[in-house]
Amino acid sequence: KAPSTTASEAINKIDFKEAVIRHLHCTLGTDENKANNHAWWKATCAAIQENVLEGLRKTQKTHYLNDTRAVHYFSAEFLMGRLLSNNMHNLGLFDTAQEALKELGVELTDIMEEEPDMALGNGGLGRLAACFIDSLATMELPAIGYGIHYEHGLFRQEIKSGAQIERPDSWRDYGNPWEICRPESIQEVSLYGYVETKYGENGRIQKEWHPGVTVKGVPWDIPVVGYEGKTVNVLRLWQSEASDYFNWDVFNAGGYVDAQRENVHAETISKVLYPNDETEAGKELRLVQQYFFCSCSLKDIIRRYKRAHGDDWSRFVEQVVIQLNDTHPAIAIPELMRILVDRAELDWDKAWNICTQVFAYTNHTLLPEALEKWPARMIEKILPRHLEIIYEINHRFMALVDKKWPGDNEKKAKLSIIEEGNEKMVRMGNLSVIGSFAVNGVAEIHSHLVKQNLFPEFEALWPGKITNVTNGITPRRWLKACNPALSALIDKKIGNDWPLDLNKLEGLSKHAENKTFQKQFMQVKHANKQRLAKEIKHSLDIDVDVNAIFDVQIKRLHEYKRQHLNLLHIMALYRRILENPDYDMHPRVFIFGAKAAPGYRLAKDIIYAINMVGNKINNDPRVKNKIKVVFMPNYRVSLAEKMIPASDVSEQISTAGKEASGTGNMKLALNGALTIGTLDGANIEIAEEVGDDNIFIFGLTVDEVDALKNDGYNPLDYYYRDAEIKAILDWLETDYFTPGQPGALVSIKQSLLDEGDAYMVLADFRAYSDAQIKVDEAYRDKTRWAKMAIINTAKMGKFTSDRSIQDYVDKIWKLRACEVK
Ligand code: 26M
Repeated sequence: KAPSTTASEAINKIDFKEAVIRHLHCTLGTDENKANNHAWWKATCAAIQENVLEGLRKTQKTHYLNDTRAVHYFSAEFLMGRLLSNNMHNLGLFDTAQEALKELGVELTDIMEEEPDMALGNGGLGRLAACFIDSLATMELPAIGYGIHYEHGLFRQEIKSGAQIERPDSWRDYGNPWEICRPESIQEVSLYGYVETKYGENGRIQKEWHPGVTVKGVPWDIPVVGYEGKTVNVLRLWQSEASDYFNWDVFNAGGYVDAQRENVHAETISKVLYPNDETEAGKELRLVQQYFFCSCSLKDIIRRYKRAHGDDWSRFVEQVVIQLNDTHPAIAIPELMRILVDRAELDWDKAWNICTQVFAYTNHTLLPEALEKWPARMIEKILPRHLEIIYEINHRFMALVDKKWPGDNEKKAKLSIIEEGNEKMVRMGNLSVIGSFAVNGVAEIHSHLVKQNLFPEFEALWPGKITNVTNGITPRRWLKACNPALSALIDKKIGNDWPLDLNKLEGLSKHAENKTFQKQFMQVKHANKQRLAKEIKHSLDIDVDVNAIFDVQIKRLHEYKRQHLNLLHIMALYRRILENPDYDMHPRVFIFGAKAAPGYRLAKDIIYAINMVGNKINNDPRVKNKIKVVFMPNYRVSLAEKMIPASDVSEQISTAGKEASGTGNMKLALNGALTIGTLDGANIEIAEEVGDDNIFIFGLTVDEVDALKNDGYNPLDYYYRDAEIKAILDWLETDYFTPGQPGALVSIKQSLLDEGDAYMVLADFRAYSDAQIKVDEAYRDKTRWAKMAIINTAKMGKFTSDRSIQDYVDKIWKLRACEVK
């Protein structure tokens, strides 16, 4: 009989066991007999980290010796999730570790559950940043992620009596085994104060900012391991601390204790992640956070550049490209100008030339309420010199606009960084376009709309500057690590190099009609569903039928994403069953995961409604278990990794034109779920890849949405003309789902009827319901469904984040890979 492991693996296993035990003893001060799962987890991380750090040292040395050009990914959010499983897979040590631990009597999958998620992000934008740095390391590209070391990540969600409660997330309470503090690279950041105008000896006007406060930025490095472990890049996150020495200029000059000093305590800056996905709250501390991490990061970049090139700025743009993840880091543009003009004493044009060759900007949204604007007065108070610089940038830009469109004040008003009005506002989107050499949207349709609707005047002024880079996801985390059974099946069928070349999955297509393969594929799905069913039973005490369709909608809660369209359809099915006990449908489990921004009333009402309607349906014997509704609390990366492999149906039902791309759509399709979706964001490109027969597309298109809006959309038309819609909405007004509390769910009805149904839920309802009937029919045909599911997995090659990164490299970054030996 052949040995189960090769000689080198056996040695690795022994070494690994030895390392884990050593860390139990020497790092954690415990031993094999006393250690609990948490201690085993930490010791395992420490053993893995030894390998990670060796790769990090080699990578940093190689990049330094080759003086490489690098991309600097500036993002207020990095939604990393857990790192142990990912690092083990990328180092090729997963099986070794699993076997080693087994021999020590420890189950790896159990101890992996000890790791808290690094939830330093809200949703799609933050997770995209995490996928991108995985791809950058995998593709051996010199890159560094820059962000904020939040003490508290996105809130933990609890559900009490159906309603969302927010609890603080404390991911570092028991220490983080991956991060390394780098006190040698601390930076100082200034805030508040005033600007003094001086006249230099040559008559040149000099501006000197006398800050009111300085704070320290302490960098924490998280190693980012590429697949196969060659390149290890870093994610550098800044933590704020009180400065050792204070800038007392304001005090001395004014003779009074400036009120602002009380406003922001240094340690508060990196305390907590703002949970406002897709809305701009305009809070002062948020702007301070943005400036804090941008200033630290720029100074860090410049320090590194100067180490190699001294005071010669001429090669800066060859070495440095900075990608702005939305406008959250846009303040980096005037900050770099300040450093170049005020500190390095470059003249304005030279400085501006550098700036506009260094920055590139990614737009992630068209929603007007999500476009960042800051009151000029607020910027003036926190960053007085930066406001002057913004005005100067704008002044010169307006002169350029006047050259192109002489005397056209309407154009100027639209293009200006400053929005005039009751309160002057600084438009961060306009600043970002003007200060960058490239702008991109995140899916074809989205980029098209960025050009056509959001920035048409910029498109006319600078044709070609706005481009598209369709989003992607890392297949290492979102298939290999989260779905080991499917990965093993795929390996067996087409070989194991697909994680590096996802187009290889196309090789599965030719087996899509093979009965044996179909059976194996669906057996994996079934086993994943069993695991999720257990989790549902464990956390919510709801019994779900594993033979039912697992229909999943997982994403932040927002009206434009239309979780309430899904809910209205569930109510329609329920009503049909009550009216006709023989109503013919395949049993279905509707599974939701969603956090609502704490201040978003209607979003919280929708969560409450899902839970109350679900509770009623789940406990109504007349339903005979044909429908179950499950709201999984505290949706997060690690929960997504359990839900996605177990999904049959992927709900991607945003109003056309509102979802910039979506990335959950890609993760679910990759794991063999079929999409029911609108022609929005990347759904369109998914449909192109899988073909119309393998996706359920419904609803208004972008053009039809616009046309209906222009004709004067009236939701009441749908309410009165569709008896089912009327019955469901009226049902929400009763106390049927909320006994003793009539009207508890009425805000949903109001938003749809009285407040105009801005996201056209009623207009799309019937088309959605019809599409769901098609889903039901398709699922009943086992062979057809298996074939469709396989084709979905097979056709997802385009959506690897490696392809997205290659697009950025080719179109924007002009980077070269650097091999690390
Ligand atoms: C704003 C103000 C204050 C605090 C936080 C915010 C804020 C944070 C995150 C606003 C928006 C944020 O993220 C937006 C986002 O996640 N957009 C999504 O980006 C994905 C990646 O490109 C796309 O796939 C999604 O379609 C898009 O909604």
